[in-house]
Amino acid sequence: MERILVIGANGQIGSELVDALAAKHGAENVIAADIGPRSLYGAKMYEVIDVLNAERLIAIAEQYQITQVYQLAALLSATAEQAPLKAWTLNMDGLLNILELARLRGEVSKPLKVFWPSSIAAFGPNTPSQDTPQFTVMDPSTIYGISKLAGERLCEYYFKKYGIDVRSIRYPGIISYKSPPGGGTTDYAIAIFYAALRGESYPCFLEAETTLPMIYMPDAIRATILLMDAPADKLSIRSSYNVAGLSFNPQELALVIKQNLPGFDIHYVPDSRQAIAASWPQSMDDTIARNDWGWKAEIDLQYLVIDMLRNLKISQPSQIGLTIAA
Ligand code: AKB
Repeated sequence: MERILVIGANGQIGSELVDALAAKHGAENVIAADIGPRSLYGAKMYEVIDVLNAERLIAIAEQYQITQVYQLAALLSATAEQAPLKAWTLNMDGLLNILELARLRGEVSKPLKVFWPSSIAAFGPNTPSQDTPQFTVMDPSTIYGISKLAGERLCEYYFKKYGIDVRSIRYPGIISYKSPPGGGTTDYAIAIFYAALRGESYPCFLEAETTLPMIYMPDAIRATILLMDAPADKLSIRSSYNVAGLSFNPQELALVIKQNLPGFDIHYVPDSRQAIAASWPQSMDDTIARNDWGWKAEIDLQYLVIDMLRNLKISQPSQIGLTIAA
């Protein structure tokens, strides 16, 4: 039986992963944790945890007899540029604390199995941008990307030196409707839906033809659980796996939204996030993930747009200015 701790449970991935893990392992076996008060989700237990507090992590792991940890607490690319030192500390020391926790638990019971998210941000301007290979030039130019690349090296180091079963995905930009945009460069592709449903012209902070790798949340959750369920001896990558979903640019996304909401309009006011996006890949080669653990994305742009529009109206009515009937 697994006992799973999800740190960063109130965030974009965390809030949906907790529900998926609770459905799979039982709500009583998932402990959601974050630095603030709990959000609503399927876990029965919630703990306020600062991932920078190593002693508290050790105490919680002992109290709940934790066997797996998902360490999702991080600052994303655009927010991290506003506070580089804070981002470095949270992103790096947070991961190190969890890897150390996994190792130390091995001294009293079994080492913990760990999931940690990397990102397409670990690549940089000299990376081949089309079908970016698993192994290639990695010269990230954001503090977020640098923390992701360093984190990947740490994961592989802890696997090789201490045998820690750590698994990771280089997520594309994740699109979802349950939590509002959270400081990422790819988040234009979430914010655009809020504007569309409010009947506003969307001021896009990226240029019209800025193509980026993206993935819809259900595919991202499926990939995460597929990787965590894969037999350890099938995994050839212990840094982080390339995973592809779909690739599109703001103009292409706006076109599909317009097909569903004919009055929708977009205009372009690129800001500092344009340079970040321009340094990232446009599409990913995920052959190794496909071969090692059977990954294949399922969701296309048409489905994503229709599903986002339908669900945002239901899950975020106040954010998009809808009044709910009493
Ligand atoms: C961001 O835009 O910062 C994230 C990411 C690609 O890791 N969504």
